[in-house]
Order: sequence, then structure tokens, then C-alpha cells
Amino acid sequence: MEQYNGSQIVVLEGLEAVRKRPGMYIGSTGTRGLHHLIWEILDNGIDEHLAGFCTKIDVTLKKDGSIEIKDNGRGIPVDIHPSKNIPTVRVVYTILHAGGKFGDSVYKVSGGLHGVGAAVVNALSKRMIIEIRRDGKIYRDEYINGGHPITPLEDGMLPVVGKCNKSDTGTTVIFYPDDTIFETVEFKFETIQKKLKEVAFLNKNLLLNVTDEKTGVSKSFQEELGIKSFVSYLTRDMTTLHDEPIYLEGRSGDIEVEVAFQYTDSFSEQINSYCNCINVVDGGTLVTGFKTGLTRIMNQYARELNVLKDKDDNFDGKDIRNGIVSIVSIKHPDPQFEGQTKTKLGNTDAKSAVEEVFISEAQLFFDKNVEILKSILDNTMKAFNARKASDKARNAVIKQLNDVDTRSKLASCSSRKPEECELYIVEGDSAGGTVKTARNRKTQAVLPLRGKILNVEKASLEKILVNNEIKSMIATFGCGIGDDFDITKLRYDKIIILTDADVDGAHISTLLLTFFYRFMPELIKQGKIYKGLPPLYKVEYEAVVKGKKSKKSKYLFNDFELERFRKEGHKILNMQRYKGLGEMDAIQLWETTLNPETRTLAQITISDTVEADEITTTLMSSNVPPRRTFIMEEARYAKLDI
Ligand code: 0RA
Repeated sequence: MEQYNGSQIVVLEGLEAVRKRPGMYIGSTGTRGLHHLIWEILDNGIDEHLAGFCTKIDVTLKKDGSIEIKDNGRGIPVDIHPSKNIPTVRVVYTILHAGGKFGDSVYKVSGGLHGVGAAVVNALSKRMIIEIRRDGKIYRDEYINGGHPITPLEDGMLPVVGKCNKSDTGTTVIFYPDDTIFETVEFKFETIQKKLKEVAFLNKNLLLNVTDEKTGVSKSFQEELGIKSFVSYLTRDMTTLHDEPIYLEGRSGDIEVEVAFQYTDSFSEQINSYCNCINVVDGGTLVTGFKTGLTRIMNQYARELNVLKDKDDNFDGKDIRNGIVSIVSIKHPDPQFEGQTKTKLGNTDAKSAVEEVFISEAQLFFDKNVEILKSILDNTMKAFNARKASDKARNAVIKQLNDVDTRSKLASCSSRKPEECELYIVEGDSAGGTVKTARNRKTQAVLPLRGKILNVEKASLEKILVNNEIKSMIATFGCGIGDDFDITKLRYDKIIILTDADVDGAHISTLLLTFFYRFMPELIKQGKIYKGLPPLYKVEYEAVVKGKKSKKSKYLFNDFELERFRKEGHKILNMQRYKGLGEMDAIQLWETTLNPETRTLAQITISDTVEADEITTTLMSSNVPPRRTFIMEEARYAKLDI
């Protein structure tokens, strides 16, 4: 067995830390974290490609549950590492953070969302095998149980296990994820395939293969035109204003910049940004650079071509980006990912690099392609005019919002202190009436809504502003809408949606949430929106207290609670199922739904993930915006015993 020297023990302590808190390194121990292991190893091969030495990476799902990632790069160095005194490859796979930073001159651009490196993968594997082809020799190193090396060294060197052609170089990594750490160790072909497709778009010419040995299915990805093809792919089902995406590339210092974009007849804008192949979903400096450059150059052309007549008039960036589908991809030697999810780029030099490259390259392009330029400016002009018109319409409606009639249905509360006020939005006039009677008049206001509210998923702001129910809400909240929204003016601390516990009620809730999400998202983000959870059943049952039988009653909030209550062996004497809020009297309604001491509220938050356990890539949500789920977090469960 291996004789550990001092540094080896420290190394294993490092890997042990990863095993103790895997979430800190790979995000989760679910299927997403599991696949993160592959991306980490894949990144190393991509780095080798970026360095100019690797043209192909093969990913194989093996029959025995392991995964193999094989590249044809130079092969990880096997020489004895000068300071660690073990083969360099062993340094890479056993020392945390060694991956990206080590030997920085050769290993310039490094991906890896958390920059955690290959050692983390080793720490979370029950077995890992590295094979290196270099100088006509094949070297092999193997680890078990989270990074314990089991290959005896010969004179400090890894043993040579075979021969190969001198020109055949590269690294093969095989690992078996540890099933005592991961909730599942089953790799998904689909997920890997999507990732490889994205990687192919982002790395021109790199050939990527994935094979599932269990099914025999195999897929290949290679994109000669890189992100230009990526944009074509994203616009494949859209009407475009010009035939081909515009592709620009250049370099500013150490930063490589690529931009591809195409205009469509859509009213929205899509900017997907990548730094070192990592999808920076929250954008950051590289996106700012692109936007600034695009706004600057288009306004300049608009003036030159007399599209903008007034010298002081300017197109808004939003007008210029109307209908754009774009990819901004940079390679940065030292990326700083910011924000809670590390999905926003912070490097200021990335902004100037993208802006500089974009402006000079776009100028060259548009000087030669005036027709395309003109159609973009024409499109911008339309957006500009539409925005002016809608601003006008909106201002007119907002003025009118203060009219008494839009708020006439509101039963306001007497307090004027927003921090203690609550607004109940209630489905239907009749339930609204009972809530008005039952509430605490000082702090609880009631706004009844008649029937269904408009589905705003696709409607424009002007259209929705005609709807009376929506007008009432905007007027009641007091904080405006859209760009004018100001949450500090909100008159209530909580906005509580109260609907019947049936299909219609659920539909109304969803419509309301969709409205808030689209036009007042801050309300949801700041946790102001709640759903009231009225009970579904009232049961009367026989209770035995100190040997005496007595009749008691209890509210149950859903079928699950009812089932549990039954299983607890209670003798149910009588049971009432509330079909709607209207069936409760004022006292019952107060106890179950209004009284802050005893009611149950669910706070609404948003999850923008496609599927919580799937990786999210631009490919998965190409045209469709990410599927949205409103998550209700139960504030507390009221257990009422009367
Ligand atoms: C540092 C230096 C050299 C190669 C690599 C790293 C390398 C690392 C990985 C990880 C997976 N595949 C890889 N391929 C190469 C090359 C040093 C030299 O040959 O001069």
C-alpha cells in the first residue's frame, strides 16, 4: 500500500472536508450535483481545447455505472511535481483548487462554475481511474473511497502500464460516483447530450461524442460556426429580419470576445451570456458591455442616416434590442462570478473588452451591410414609436386610477400604517361580504373581485389597464405598475389572496399571481403576497378527557389532514365539507382564515427553474421562457381545537 508522507495526510483531510459538505462544492447531492461532476471533468478537456491542443472529447456511460471522459489533449503531466513531490497528475486529482490555478501559464482559461476542480470529483467518488497517454507511454493512477491513491509509485513515478503511438496523446478519466453521498448515481443521457450540444456551440470545431453503452445510443456534436449556429438554432422557429446571424469576434488584452446576434419579429429581447463556457444567467459586466456598445453604435448610425432627426433624440437601449436574439461569449483568464448563485460576471475589464470589440467589429460589418443595418434601424424605430404610444396610453390610465370608482368596492381599514395593514383579495361579492363582516376593521381591508380576472400572460400593459378588476387592484395597492412601480408606496404589509378551495379558485389565484409576476414582480420578490388557506373540513368527534366522553370539533385544511385524523383513530360524529368561503359564517371565517393568531397563510415565492433537478441551459428553454412555478411556503399550520 501507499506510504503517506506528511503532505498526503493534509491532502486527504481536504478531500474529507468535501465529503462532509458536498453541497458547498457542487451545489447539491441530487441529480444536478451528480452531473456537476461530469461538467467539472469536461471543463478540463475544454481548457485543453482552448489552449489549442484538444480536438475531441468522448463521454461514455459505462455498463457498470461509471462514466468515462476521454480527451485527445497533451495528457496531464506525469512528472514529479517540484513542490509536492508526487506526480503532477496526482496533485491535480487530490489537491483542492489545484485544477484551475496550477501551472497558470499553460492552463490559462479555466471553467468550472465553482472552480472546484477535479479533486472534488475524486473526493466524491468511490473509485476513480486516470489514464494518460504521453510520449508513446500509457500511465495509470487509481483512487478509491474518496481520493485514496492505491497505485504504488516506482521511484516516485507512476507505473507505465502500456505503450501507444507517440502521436496518440490525451487523458482518460473514469469515475464511480459515491452512492453513499449522492441521492442517485444514475447519469442521464439526455442531460449530458444537452450539455454537450451547448459546449459544441461554444467551442467552435471541438468534436464531442456521447455514448450510452447500456442502450448502444450514441450522439455527436460539432459546430464549425460556433455561436453563430447557436443563434440560428435559437431562432429556428422565429421570423427573422435578416437571413443569417451576425457574428463578430475579437480580442482585447487577455480577453477573447465573441458575439452573435440576429433580429426577429418578436417583441422581447434574449441575451445569453457565457464566460469560459459557463452560462452566466444573470449577465453582468459582459452583457453591460454588449448593451452599451450596441446602443452607442446604433444611435450613431441612426443620426448618420437621418433616421433620428432631432440631434438630441436618442433611441433607448430597449428599443434597439427589441427582437434581438444573441449570444455573448468571452474567455477570461480570471473570471469573478458574483451573486448568491455565482451566475453574474463581475470583472470590469470584461465590460470594456466586449464594448470595444463589439463597436469596432460591428462598425466594419454594418459599413459593408447597409441593408441589414437599415432593417434593424427600421425595427428600432417601430419599437420606439410603439413605446411612445404605450407610455401615453398608460399615463392616461394611471391618471384615471385615482378616480373613486375604481376603488369603490374596497372596504378599507382605518389604520394608515402600512406595516400593520393587510389586504384580503377575495373571490366573489358574497364571500367578500362575509369577510367584510368578520375582519378586524382597523387593520384588515377587503377587496372583492367579481369573477375571473384577465389572463395577462400575453396581454400588453395597455390592454390589461382597461380591465376593471386590475385597475381596482393597482389603485388599492397605491404603488403604481410596470416601470413606475414603487414598492415604498405600498399601503399594505400583506396582500392575501383568498379564494375557494376548488378549481375555479385555483385558477383565479394563478391569474392573480401571473399578473403580479409580470407587472409587479417586486411584490412577490419582497414576500408581500400570500395565499389564505381556509379549512376544507370541520369535523365533530368524540374526545375522552379524564375518562369523560365529550364532543369536540376541529378544522382540517386538506384531504391529507383528514386522512391522518382518521388514522389517528378518532371517532368522527359529524363532518362538514366547505365547498366555498361562502359556507362559513363570520365567526368561523374569523377563526380559520382571518385571525392572525390562528389562521394559516402561505407565502408565495417564485422558482424560475425548468425542473429543479435538471440542469438549466439556454437550449432547454430556447424559445419558451423558463417554466415558472409559484411556490407556496406555509407560514404555519394552525391546529384548531375548539
Ligand atoms: C497542464 C499542462 C499540460 C496539460 C494539462 C494541464 C492537461 C490537463 C488535463 C485535464 C484533463 N485533460 C487534460 N489535458 C491536459 C501540458 C503540459 C505539457 O505537455 O507541456
